[in-house]
Amino acid sequence: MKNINKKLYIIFFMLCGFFFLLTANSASASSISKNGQLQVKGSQIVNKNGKPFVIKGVSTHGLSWYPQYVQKKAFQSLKKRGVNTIRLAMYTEEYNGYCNSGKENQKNLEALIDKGVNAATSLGMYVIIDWHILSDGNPLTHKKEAKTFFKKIAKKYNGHKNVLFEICNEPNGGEGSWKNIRSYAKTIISTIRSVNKKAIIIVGTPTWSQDVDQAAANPLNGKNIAYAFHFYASTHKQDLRNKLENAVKQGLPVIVTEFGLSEASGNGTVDTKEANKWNTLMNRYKLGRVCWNLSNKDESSSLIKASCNKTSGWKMDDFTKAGKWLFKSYK
Ligand code: IDC
Repeated sequence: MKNINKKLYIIFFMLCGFFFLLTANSASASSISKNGQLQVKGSQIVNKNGKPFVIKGVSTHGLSWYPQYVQKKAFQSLKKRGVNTIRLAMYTEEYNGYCNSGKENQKNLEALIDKGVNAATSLGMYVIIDWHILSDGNPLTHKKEAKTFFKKIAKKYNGHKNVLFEICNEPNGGEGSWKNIRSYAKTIISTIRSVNKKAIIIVGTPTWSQDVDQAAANPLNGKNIAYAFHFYASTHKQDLRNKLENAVKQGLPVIVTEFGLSEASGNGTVDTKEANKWNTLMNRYKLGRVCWNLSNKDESSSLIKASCNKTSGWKMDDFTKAGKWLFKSYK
């Protein structure tokens, strides 16, 4: 009798272990194995079966500023909170930017991107590689560097079903016009397509990626091209929501590749009321969205409290007001 009991116990524990592994595995397989290569269909981002897929992302701060969060444990902690996409923001000019900090630093940044892509891939998450122009408002300024960079990484990540390319974060100023963006995008899209046929390419729009109306009026040719729209809830309100909604209604595929709850400065008041209104709109159109930013910098757009030095395994209380709102909305 005793022996039978013992055997039953062993079988029971083995079964528990088996089910644990099974669920742990299916959780880690997650988005990519289920959804595969994302595509653009009409105004919608869809999965490999043509079903709408909603990107729920978090953007790093500048890779040179906060490299410590680019690692698997950090991404895994985000995944547990409903995040399915990581955006790797690589500034071109600001603070050790890719285009003005020398070859050695370029290698460091590429290695960091590689670490980020591999971490996301092993977790079954999508990853957006973001050419983060900002003070260089005209994307044509660094067209040559962008061409070399995108050729290299498009080749490197060809066959990765989970990599998306964002080719110019936020064009702005007079030279960041749709005419210049279009011309830049044509070049970079054909550069990427010469080695990578399928990955979604996201094109920034004028006025810090707000003027999606201009892209809707004269979109680019080609498959799997989407357009970036950015907002900061404490600054941008109903008139900008109308602009977004009109463009989507016209059939423009839009991804909100960056948004914050703070003011456009990245700091100041966090407006959850306006953020809720933005959320309602994004949910209505199943728009992908990526929140700025994964760091503990002492500014209100950061998702982690300045007092918290953990780089993974965060508790709800480690998050700022913006962070708490975000992870509640993603769950
Ligand atoms: C901000 C960061 C801030 C950093 C600054 C550099 O939050 O810590 O010092 O960039 O200029 C954007 C940009 C994004 C900005 C963010 C907030 O894409 O780079 O980050 N923002 O200002 N567009 C609208 C807001």
